[in-house]
Amino acid sequence: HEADAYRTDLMTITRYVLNEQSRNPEARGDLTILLSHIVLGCKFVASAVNKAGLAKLIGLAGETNVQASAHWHISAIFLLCEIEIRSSVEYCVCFDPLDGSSNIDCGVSIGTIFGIYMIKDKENVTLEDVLQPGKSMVAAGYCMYGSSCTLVLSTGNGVNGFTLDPSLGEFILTHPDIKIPKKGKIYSVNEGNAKNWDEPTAKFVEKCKFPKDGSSPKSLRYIGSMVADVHRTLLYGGVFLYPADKKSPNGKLRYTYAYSQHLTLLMKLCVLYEVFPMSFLMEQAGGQSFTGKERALDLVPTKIHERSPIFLGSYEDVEEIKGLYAAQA
Ligand code: AFP
Repeated sequence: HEADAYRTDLMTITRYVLNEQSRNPEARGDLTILLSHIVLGCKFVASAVNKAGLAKLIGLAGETNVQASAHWHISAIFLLCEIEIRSSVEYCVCFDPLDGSSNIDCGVSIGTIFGIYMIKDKENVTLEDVLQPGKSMVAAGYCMYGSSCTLVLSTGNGVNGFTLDPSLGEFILTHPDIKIPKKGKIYSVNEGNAKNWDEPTAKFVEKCKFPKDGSSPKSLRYIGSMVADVHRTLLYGGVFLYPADKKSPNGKLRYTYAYSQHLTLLMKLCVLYEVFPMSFLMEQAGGQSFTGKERALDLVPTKIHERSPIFLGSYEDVEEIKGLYAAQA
């Protein structure tokens, strides 16, 4: 409809974040500034990713290493934002600038993931500030660069999804108050690792394919880009799993990672990060996230580069996985 093209009551992400800020009378706006810079960083990456295929096609020298360039872009934005709020720095950000990058050459969805913590002692920022359990996060989100560019955000008050309107250059609220279905019809796992799975994981996947309770088998969907696999799980329901296996007892996915080198001094940035932000979003949307042993957000990282098995998604599906692990213990 023509009228829709000229709607003026759009909820932009900027307006949404400002509204959230006004709910807290003590908020000084630092988180708002930080989030708006993350949003800008994501727009930079979206535009770099859009050019990736083209750069390769026409063979632009130096333009093909999109991961490096996107990483640089988002790092630069974080740096800017760090400078801007240095006098009142309250937060540290952990992010994976371009997750699923092995998918980039074939044009499959990839994403940026971020999680935000409050700094304990503003005068003395240390590595400890990011070695906090996931449940201490104050906000988390991801941006998916796919057929559309979607940013999903939670500041601890539910989950909202925003889609980039390229003509406005603004993220518009398109998925308000996302709630994951209680149970889903999809499971998502790299089945190529099946020979090394532990028994509860193998049993769960077997049940997905050959349910004994008369229900229909679940469908398998696996993209290999966590942001895309988690995004689908959040909207359609089901489970995403990256379990432990004999080869990698801690799974593959990281929940904390090293500081980016050139930012170490200015700090507040911990790069690359998958498990915590996604677990935070899942819980905020009414789902669950489990490691095979405990609630994922209860994990306390002891070092950088830490990994964890992960089972996240619809409440009842994860409950079933928890039951299988409890039975084995
Ligand atoms: P890359 O960034 O190296 O492509 O890794 C992506 C990722 O960390 C995550 O996004 C996927 O869910 C997972 O790896 C896929 O791993 P497998 O290729 O082992 O299935």
